[in-house]
Amino acid sequence: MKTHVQHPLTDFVEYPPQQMLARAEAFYSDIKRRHSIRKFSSRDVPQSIIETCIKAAGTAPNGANHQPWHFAAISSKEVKRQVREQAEAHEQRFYNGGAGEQWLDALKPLGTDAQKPYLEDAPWLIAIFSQKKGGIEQGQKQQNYYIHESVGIATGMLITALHTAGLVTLTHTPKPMSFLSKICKRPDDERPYMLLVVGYPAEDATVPDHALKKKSLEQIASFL
Ligand code: IYR
Repeated sequence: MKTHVQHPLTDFVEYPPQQMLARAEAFYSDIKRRHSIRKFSSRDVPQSIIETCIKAAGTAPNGANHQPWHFAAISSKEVKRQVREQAEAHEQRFYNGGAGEQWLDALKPLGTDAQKPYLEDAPWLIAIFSQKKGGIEQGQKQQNYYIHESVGIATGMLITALHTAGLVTLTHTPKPMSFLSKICKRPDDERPYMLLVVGYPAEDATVPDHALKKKSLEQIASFL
């Protein structure tokens, strides 16, 4: 059997350069409004929106197209309560010295602490898992490749999709995160990658001044 069947590219859309620039500028001014939010409203968000954003994330480029990710979308109040309880216990140790002085100093401008009420307030938590083994077909146990890169890109696309849909997010990485595997009933060959908090901002949500300082193009890019 031929294993390298190719299809003509039929869905590429070309824009004139001027329109390309206008589109790039429009995207930039929209994505500039993405902020990590730590105060969430408890307003519900329909599951269909979350599903569509996860489908968008699932189109991310990845190693050998094994798509080495799993998204556990949590809206159950009881499961969110368990996540908060465990995350806060770990964060307590982290902020009480576990992180080390240097790390805690770096976090000071963000004003974060061990209290994570948003883990219960927000309508959705999305626990993202990376898969060491898998393959393109369900149930395969082949080696996966570029796992961190793949899951990182998919996570970025998920954040972008959720922002574009009109929601706010927080990337949360309690340390260690292994409790998420248990709560989400994920298998041993998957690792928790990140917890995304998703919903509407609370009316008194804020953005730390520190987070608004973005490096200039000159600082982040070179053109050769
Ligand atoms: N996970 C902790 C600490 C934390 C770490 C980094 I690096 C941040 O950019 C923000 C927070 C917490 O969520 O509080």
